[in-house]
Amino acid sequence: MKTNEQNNEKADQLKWHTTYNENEKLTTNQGLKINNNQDSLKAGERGPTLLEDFILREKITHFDHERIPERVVHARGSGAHGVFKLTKSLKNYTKAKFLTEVGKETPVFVRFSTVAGSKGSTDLARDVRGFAVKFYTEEGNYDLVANNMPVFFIQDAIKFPDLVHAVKPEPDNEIPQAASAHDTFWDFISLMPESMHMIMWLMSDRAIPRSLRMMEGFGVHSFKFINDEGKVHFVKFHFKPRLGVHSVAWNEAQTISGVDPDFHKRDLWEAIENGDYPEWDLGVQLIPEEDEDRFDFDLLDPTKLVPEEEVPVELVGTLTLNRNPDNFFAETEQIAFHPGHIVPGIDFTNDPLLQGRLFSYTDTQLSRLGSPNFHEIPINRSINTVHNNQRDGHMRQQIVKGKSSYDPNSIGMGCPFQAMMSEGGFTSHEERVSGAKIRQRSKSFVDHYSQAKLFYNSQSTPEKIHLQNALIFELSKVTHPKIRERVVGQLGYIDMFLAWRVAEKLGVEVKQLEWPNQSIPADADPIELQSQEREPNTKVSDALSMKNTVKNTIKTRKIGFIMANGVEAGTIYDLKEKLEKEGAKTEIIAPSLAPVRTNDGTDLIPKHSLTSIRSVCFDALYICAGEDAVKELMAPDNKQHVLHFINEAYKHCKAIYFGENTEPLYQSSNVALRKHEDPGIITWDDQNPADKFINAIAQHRVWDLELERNTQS
Ligand code: HDE
Repeated sequence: MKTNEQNNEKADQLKWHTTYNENEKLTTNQGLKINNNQDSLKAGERGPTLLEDFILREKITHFDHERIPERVVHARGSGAHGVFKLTKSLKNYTKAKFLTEVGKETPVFVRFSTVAGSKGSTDLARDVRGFAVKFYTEEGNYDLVANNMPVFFIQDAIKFPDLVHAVKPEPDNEIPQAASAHDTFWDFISLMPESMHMIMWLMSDRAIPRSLRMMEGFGVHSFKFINDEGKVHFVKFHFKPRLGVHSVAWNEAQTISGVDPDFHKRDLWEAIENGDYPEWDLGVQLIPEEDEDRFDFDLLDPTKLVPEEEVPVELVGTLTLNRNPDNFFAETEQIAFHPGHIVPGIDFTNDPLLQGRLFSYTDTQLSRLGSPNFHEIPINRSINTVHNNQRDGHMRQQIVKGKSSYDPNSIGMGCPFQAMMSEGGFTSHEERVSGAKIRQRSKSFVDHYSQAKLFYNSQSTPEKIHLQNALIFELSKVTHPKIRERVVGQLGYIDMFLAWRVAEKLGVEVKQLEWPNQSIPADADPIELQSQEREPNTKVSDALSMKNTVKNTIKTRKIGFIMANGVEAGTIYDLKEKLEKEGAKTEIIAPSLAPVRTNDGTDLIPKHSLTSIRSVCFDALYICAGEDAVKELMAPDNKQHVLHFINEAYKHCKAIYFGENTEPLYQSSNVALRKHEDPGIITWDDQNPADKFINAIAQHRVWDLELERNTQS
């Protein structure tokens, strides 16, 4: 029986709905014990099946209906239970109880997702990742439905169906799956300059995370905090991973998609099963209401971030994921998020993207989950009991006693009562709103390039090169030269070298575009608008570059030990112990899955054979010491595979440690061609090789030497 390690109100509630089949008899859905689940009821051994066979009919009928529509976006996801612990009170800013009492623990369920692909698509698609958190608070569910990028493609919800239609597979042939590298996406983008900031994020390595555990989360919109006195602050939410923000190389992502399309799902699941609970700090940027206009952008514009240099992120709590779901469908698939699920002390802003989302999420659950009673599905239930006069509908679970289902009533003695504010009754924050009914965009939303510049200029050189290459890859798949040309024209507003480099590879010219597009207010003077294309107040922000992320830990990193018979046991045990002490995981790769006999006579059990896995599934490689082992690895049948491992890891800038006697392998590999010191390569004659190896793994990759490593390979 799987034990439920969590002990909180949500976990207790879920236990009531959890069934264990161990030692139980098979039954129908009516509880009738089944005696034969192998044969249907027939008229004679070789005769036709009888309609009377209710057991067969029930089983097949249920099966026929066991699929529900996948999410229209964010279809592919992985989820986990966890807890949010407050470390700093936000009482001065919000009355939300889960954010005011230091030490308070709130149960959560988090679902990560890719956006464009179908439920069965690969994890490593170049894409935005969803980062949706449901806090089961004592005041009701609060959903922070976030992404791993802090801005969005569009400014107004009315463009969302267009954006999604453009990125999804094309309507005539349903190609391509889980990819933005195609005509319709870039056609749309080329005509939407407001998307350029998000395009910088999407073409950066943020779109191909090393792990869901190593990516940030952002609420994107500005929300409002309201405290007990009714004072308002704008707030931007951030989740910062304790393991740092890391990515894989695009070339590697493509290989992982073939070798292990469930790479992120598996990684999250295994980390939690191993007790390596993923952790994030929750951070907030707080802006007093009266400072709303102090920025060179509009706080309501979701294509803009608030630079951390202008408003620092205050860390206020820790999000820890500590339990895998028991059942993917019941929990991860059926969970229903909604940015409109808020609690007292938190409110919306007039961000026109957020406003549209407030409609969309309940609406989509109706078609996906099939009934307005989706809040009764166990994973969606709030931990406090629901009392209201809503009733009936498909699959109603709650049995509400009493005669009255209306308000006001006297028959039910007026129950359930409205709650006063002092009792936690929600009231929308009072805001004076006036204006002509108008279908237009604010002029304060018109600057589309300055933060795209800020992002691009904040990247390190390797990150810039990756971003350029991503654009070249994606746009090379675009068949219409005019679309390629238009995108390059947009890039010219961000950085001329970027535009030029991409244009050169696409065989188009960089043409300055006439001021593009549809989002211009009807009464605007294009010349005046063009002059608004400006430099951002903050020119460079360290927080935007992954180069500046956490690089002092190798926790949960996976190290492949390549070995064969005769391998030197002592050094393996030593290194394994040192790596594991630092929290890393080691896995053995050998010529076959047969036990490997070490030089001290013990047997080690390989997890992989040289042909069943690729270097892309590891963070670093150790080529194990031992003369006999090296001889076996150098045998023609094995050599090509070992060298492929080494050369591929080398190309992807990973740390590689060559043990004693492995010189023949070293010399045959591309590593021998290196001309300079490379902190990622550790060899038999290094002093303190284990420490050097650990330090190199913590750096994640030697991206700075990528060009050198690749030109020599
Ligand atoms: Fe969503 N989005 N979205 N979105 N979104 C959905 O809701 C929508 C947006 C986000 O793991 C859908 O239940 C509109 C921004 C996440 O279950 C749908 C607009 C951000 C998830 C929907 C946006 C998000 C969704 C599809 C523009 C980052 C996955 C299934 C107006 C802040 C949640 C569903 C999960 C899912 C609509 C834009 C994040 C159709 C109309 C911006 C993480 O309701």
